[in-house]
Amino acid sequence: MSLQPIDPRYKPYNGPAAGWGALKSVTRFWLDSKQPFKNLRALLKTNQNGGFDCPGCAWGDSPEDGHIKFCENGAKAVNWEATKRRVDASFFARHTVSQLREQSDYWLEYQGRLTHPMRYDAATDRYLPVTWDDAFALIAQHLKALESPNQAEFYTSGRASNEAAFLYQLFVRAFGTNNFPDCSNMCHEASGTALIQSVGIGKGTVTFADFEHADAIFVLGQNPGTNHPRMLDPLREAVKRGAQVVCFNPLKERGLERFQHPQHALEMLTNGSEPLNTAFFRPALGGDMAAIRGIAKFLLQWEREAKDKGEPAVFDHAFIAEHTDGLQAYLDEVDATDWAHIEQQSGLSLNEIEQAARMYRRAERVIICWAMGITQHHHSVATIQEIANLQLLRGQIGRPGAGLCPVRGHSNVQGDRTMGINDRPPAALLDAIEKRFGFSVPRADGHNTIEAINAMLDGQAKVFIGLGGNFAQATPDSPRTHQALQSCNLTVQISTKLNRSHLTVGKDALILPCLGRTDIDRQANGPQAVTVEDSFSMIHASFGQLEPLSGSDMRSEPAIVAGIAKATLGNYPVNWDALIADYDRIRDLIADTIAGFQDFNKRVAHPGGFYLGNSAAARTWKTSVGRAMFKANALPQNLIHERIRGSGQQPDLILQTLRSHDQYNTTIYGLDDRYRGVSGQRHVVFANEADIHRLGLTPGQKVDMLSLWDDGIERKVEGFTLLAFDIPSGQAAAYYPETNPLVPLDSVGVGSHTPTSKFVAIRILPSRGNNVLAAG
Ligand SMILES: Nc1nc2c(c(=O)[nH]1)N[C@H]1C(S)=C(S)[C@@H](COP(=O)(O)OP(=O)(O)OC[C@H]3O[C@@H](n4cnc5c(=O)[nH]c(N)nc54)[C@H](O)[C@@H]3O)O[C@H]1N2
Ligand SMILES: Nc1nc2c(c(=O)[nH]1)N[C@H]1C(S)=C(S)[C@@H](COP(=O)(O)OP(=O)(O)OC[C@H]3O[C@@H](n4cnc5c(=O)[nH]c(N)nc54)[C@H](O)[C@@H]3O)O[C@H]1N2
Ligand SMILES: [Mo]
Repeated sequence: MSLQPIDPRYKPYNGPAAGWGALKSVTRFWLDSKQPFKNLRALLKTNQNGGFDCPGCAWGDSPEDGHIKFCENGAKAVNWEATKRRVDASFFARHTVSQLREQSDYWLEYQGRLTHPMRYDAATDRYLPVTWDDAFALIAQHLKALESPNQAEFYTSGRASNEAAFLYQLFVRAFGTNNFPDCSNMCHEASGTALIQSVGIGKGTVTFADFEHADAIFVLGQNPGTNHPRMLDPLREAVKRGAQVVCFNPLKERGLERFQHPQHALEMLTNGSEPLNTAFFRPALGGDMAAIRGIAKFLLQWEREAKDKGEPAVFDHAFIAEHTDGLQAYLDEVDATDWAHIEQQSGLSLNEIEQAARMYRRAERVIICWAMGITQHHHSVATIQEIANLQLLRGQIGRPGAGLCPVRGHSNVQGDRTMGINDRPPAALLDAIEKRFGFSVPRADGHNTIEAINAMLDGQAKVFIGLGGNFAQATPDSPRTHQALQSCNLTVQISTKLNRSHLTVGKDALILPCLGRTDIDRQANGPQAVTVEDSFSMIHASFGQLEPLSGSDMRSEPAIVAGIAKATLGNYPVNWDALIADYDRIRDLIADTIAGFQDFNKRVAHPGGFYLGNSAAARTWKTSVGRAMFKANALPQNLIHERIRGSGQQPDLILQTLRSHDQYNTTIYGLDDRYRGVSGQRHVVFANEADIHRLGLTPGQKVDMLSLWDDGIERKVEGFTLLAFDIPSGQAAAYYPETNPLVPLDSVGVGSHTPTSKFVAIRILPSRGNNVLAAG
């Protein structure tokens, strides 16, 4: 079945990914930013030495080549941040918070940059201007009034720089808690958890250069055409030199199918495109672990056949003997997994799995990449360990052109964790902080995102501080999350743009406007650079380029954190003002405490930055046994959660919640999803046409969705247009964050606590007053 134009506003996209369509889209955003020429200058500085790090995704660049590196969605991110529009005191004087709550997420952010600190006034239901000193004093007063430091939650989103994140964790630990919920808890937490156990480090083992040497690149559960456009470059180069690109995705994402490079004029002119992928497999949602297990089972079968025939081995026995542990238990588990289970759970035929296994085996050097299609499931940790198991069988970790590549989301989400934004901090980090700063650090685990929401709901947590992000919209089970924030005594949002979290206020609430990546950050000793870490563990500096909209009333993230810290703790355990005067001083403290950062200031001055190193890539295994571990996990018996099955409910479809082409997480740039052929709307749900008819529904019809869980709470979203789409049967897809009310708070990954945003069991019903749109 192919794309079906049903709704008049829904037209299939036939062009290749990137190319002319991308340029058209960028130009529109450009002109709309109200300062197109300034932004052009800024864009030319993106990811250049002496420029700023793109505030978009965490994909890295080759440190050597000096080419201009930007992509359509990076351009949108820059323009969105570098707008001239202001959300200032007069804006808040015009709108009550209740009125603002009626507006869409798109409208809220579109109003412009936050430029003045504001405090919520419940009597008038408005935000009123407040001075920075009064804002800091209010926070200190609330924090000091708590019975325990564990009654405060300190959220971080992944745009915070290393310097801001380091100061934040230092302040919070000196205050006395490890309550660090962060966006990573909803993102790649499963990757970190799984890989620490398997290979001793929770990060990817490859660097940019490895992509140039790979014979096969597997891309699982990821949509790089939209979310990591610069990744299409190495994929395209790989195909050109004859390497295989093997995709596992239930949706035939356009960026993975065909691709044009907008910076290669010739290809744009001929409007041609080359096939990118050499194979495309479309698993069931949550079926990847079974698919990988199937590949491993074929390898095992071929290994035995080769042995019988005296042919060269399929496994890398030398590597296994020298570097790994647990092979036999794992192979027993592979033998115990039956083919029928693999086939049924993966949603793929044995022929398809065999084809994937052959491609895998044929390649001497394999990189496996993955993102949210893998990490946002109940059994994500086990799935990622299965990916690691497969790579270990053939020694595909720690040599050029091979390895593990969790492709990170936010531009500095990996760096924030390195800096100690961690609710379950490793002892070595805490020891180092204790030794350097001489206070006794809290040792108990803190709250992750889900635990923080529960603590606020229970009244145990009373203060919420968000260093960036949009907690109210990014988290699952929206009505409950909103209630959690609203039951706090104080909510504080350190932000660049207005979003729903600012309107989901505690009894007291503050908006603290901060500088973004593109803004010039001037402090006592002059303009400051910050640093970030990309998906390949490259650390580099970022210099803001644009004059801030309000030099005196907006502050940098490090300065805001220091202001809160000083008001709360005084000059303890450091002189906060002195650190802010010159961020080199913060980096010196990082060098003293965080492993791998010795001589930080000197090394980061090197063009392109420096490589932090990766123990697994060096074949040093920091696991409990000092070796890489095969992890023998059983396939889930059933992907539908037992709490649903136990209550006797049957889903109509399994829903994944994903990103459109015109959004950055909860930031909505526009209402189009070009590659999927949707324009002017976001309240849509994609389903297979046969399923639509099976359920007695009609394409184009308005539907409501209810999710299944066993706690008696009704979770519902209404008025979505049902679109017949090329999607495997039994599945549905709809955009996040609109569908977050459907994700039950306690439907989370085992060991990762990540909401199962890619596997929501739903019922789907005609909306009341339902109207069928005419076919277009
Ligand atoms: N422009 C832009 N860039 C971004 C972002 C953005 O919102 N906009 N967000 C940033 C962030 S924080 C992140 S984490 C990344 C997210 O990057 P992605 O992970 O690419 O984001 P999603 O849109 O969630 O896409 C998930 C993909 O996985 C597929 N999928 C879903 N379930 C399954 C499954 O069970 N198995 C398999 N094999 N595939 C599945 C979906 O069809 C979809 O193609 O992007 C980052 N970059
Ligand atoms: N259903 C569902 N839910 C999901 C996901 C999903 O796929 N499905 N994905 C999850 C993932 S992968 C992630 S990472 C989270 C994202 O969760 P968050 O990181 O919390 O959300 P964002 O939408 O990225 O945050 C946007 C806001 O950040 C602020 N901001 C932007 N730039 C800056 C800056 O430089 N500094 C500061 N201080 N603030 C800034 C702006 O005010 C903006 O409104 O959402 C998760 N939620
Ligand atoms: Mo993410």
